[in-house]
Amino acid sequence: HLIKSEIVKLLIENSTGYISGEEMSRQVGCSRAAIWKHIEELRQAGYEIEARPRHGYRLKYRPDRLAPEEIHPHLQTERFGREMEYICFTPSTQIIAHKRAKDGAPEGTVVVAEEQAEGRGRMGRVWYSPPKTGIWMSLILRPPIPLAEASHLTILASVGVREAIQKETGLDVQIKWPNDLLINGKKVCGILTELRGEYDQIHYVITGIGMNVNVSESDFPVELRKIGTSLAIETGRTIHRASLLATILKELEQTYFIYLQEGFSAIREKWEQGAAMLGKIITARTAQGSVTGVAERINEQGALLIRTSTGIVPVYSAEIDLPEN
Ligand code: BTX
Repeated sequence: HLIKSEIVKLLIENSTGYISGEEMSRQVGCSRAAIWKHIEELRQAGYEIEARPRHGYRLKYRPDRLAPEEIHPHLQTERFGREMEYICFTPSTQIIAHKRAKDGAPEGTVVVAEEQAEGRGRMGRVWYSPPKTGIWMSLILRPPIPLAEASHLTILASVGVREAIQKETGLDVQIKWPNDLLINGKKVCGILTELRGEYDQIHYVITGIGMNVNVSESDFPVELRKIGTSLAIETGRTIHRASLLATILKELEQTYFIYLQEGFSAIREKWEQGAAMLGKIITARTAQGSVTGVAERINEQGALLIRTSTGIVPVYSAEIDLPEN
């Protein structure tokens, strides 16, 4: 798909005028016949490319797909998204990413789908993933950290994704511990961290990210309308998913590199700036019962510290009830 990416990039750069087949074949380094074949395939995929004799090609319409050739022209990363698998329809990108990771896929490999039939949430819950309106992706990581610190990865992913949404849309995004991003109190993105490891060693981590981008209010099933939102609902405009995905990968990579170089405390500070709940009275529902108190901060393990009448309680896994507004 690299040749195709180059062709799309040239078409985008020259979309105010024409670019000749000869010029493209020179820049891409393949024959004119190969260029023509790729142009045909792009047309099949929904691109409108005008061909004018003696002038060349001009891009008239670019579909909003998450295919690698759409993302690559925007990609500014070293590793994240450099290997990418694009699927139209799948039960879950997590399942595919687990297979690829077991087969040795390099760190930074991304699996992305236009639609999921059984998107996974935590604890057997389902993540609603309608066609062509979201970013449903799984990222393979191979962090050199002990198993006990795996929760750092959910936290750093929420910091990176928050940064990306804010940069692309200007919206104010709040992080709800442990794995949700909210806009105006509604869920716009969920993060799922799954891993394989043994003897305190992590083999690999799959970071699943589900983001409602161009989902409209009527697209949401009734039961999600009150709790879910999308970037299009909040901004009132359609968002170009491919460039958003490139920004997400850039911010995630940056956050991940900072984490590996400087450690968790650098990430924790950024997390605290975006946390929806710090200083508020919350209720954490855990497997062992409910804890109510003031959310103070997160500790070195990524656990949420809650100040109760009897002292500070660390919570490692829970559902959080936030106070109204
Ligand atoms: P979670 O268990 O924290 O959240 C799941 C809950 O969120 C559901 O029970 C429902 O109430 C609500 N919900 C479901 N779908 C949506 C939606 N589209 N928008 C807002 N709220 C919703 C969060 O789990 C982690 C989700 C990760 C999803 C990604 S998508 C790519 C990757 N592949 C995969 O199968 N899962 C991950």
